[in-house]
Amino acid sequence: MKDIFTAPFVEEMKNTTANMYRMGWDERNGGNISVLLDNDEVSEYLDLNHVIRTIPTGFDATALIGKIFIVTGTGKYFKNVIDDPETNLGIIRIAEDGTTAELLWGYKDGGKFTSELPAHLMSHITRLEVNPNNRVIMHTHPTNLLAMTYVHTLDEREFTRTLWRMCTECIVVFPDGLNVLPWMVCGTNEIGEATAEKMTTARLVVWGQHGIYGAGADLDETFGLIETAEKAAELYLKIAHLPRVNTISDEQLHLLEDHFKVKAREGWLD
Ligand code: 2HA
Ligand code: ZN
Repeated sequence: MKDIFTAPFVEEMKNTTANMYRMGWDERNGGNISVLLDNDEVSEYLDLNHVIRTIPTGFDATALIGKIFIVTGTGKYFKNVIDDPETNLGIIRIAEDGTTAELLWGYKDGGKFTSELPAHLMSHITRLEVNPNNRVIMHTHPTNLLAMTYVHTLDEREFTRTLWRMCTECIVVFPDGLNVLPWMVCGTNEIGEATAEKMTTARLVVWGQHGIYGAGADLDETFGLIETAEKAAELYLKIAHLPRVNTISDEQLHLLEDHFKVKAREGWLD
């Protein structure tokens, strides 16, 4: 059996959480990440017949029975993952009943997965239907995107169009745009269902006055997706109060579509 502390999926979680903390997005216990793992790869590091303990999830994830995820722990700080992954992360498998998580590794201090597990697993189910290669759901509190939800309409077409105009490459990175949820109580099945529903048409879902969810094939791609939207929000906040002399027009956005062979969300460009 190989040493789990050298597993690429543990290394990537350590590096990604450290990087996100450094970006200032994940204060205290803010943010959470789940990554769908390959069972064969995990079996090189862990005995899949050895369940440390079982933890009820409180919702039905039948579509994910037998699937294994590495997930950040509830109440845990991204800042601390790099030094103590076994306490701050856990590897869970969705049990045969669809409503129980089997702990295979981690949460060493008796802890459990993030309180946002419903939003994560429901979003995994939705994104896997859209893209079988989706592996990552990432939630974080990027400063400028969050600030923007206080001063910009939450209409998702308008929100997206504002960001597409802030940096030339935005429309190339997220042609599907951002969907937006109004403020809701976090950590509930309701916000989980609403988030997953929004994930059918976009890989980015903003939570008004809270943060953002991103989905992608790997941690790098998902981080980059959120990073690009966050950069655009930062530009917006720098210029929103100043007279606008220049912009990127819809005509120019169409030229980017043609050149980079991407298709903007239907009806979101004039
Ligand atoms: O895990 O970010 O939304 C802390 C949060 C909850
Ligand atoms: Zn949050």
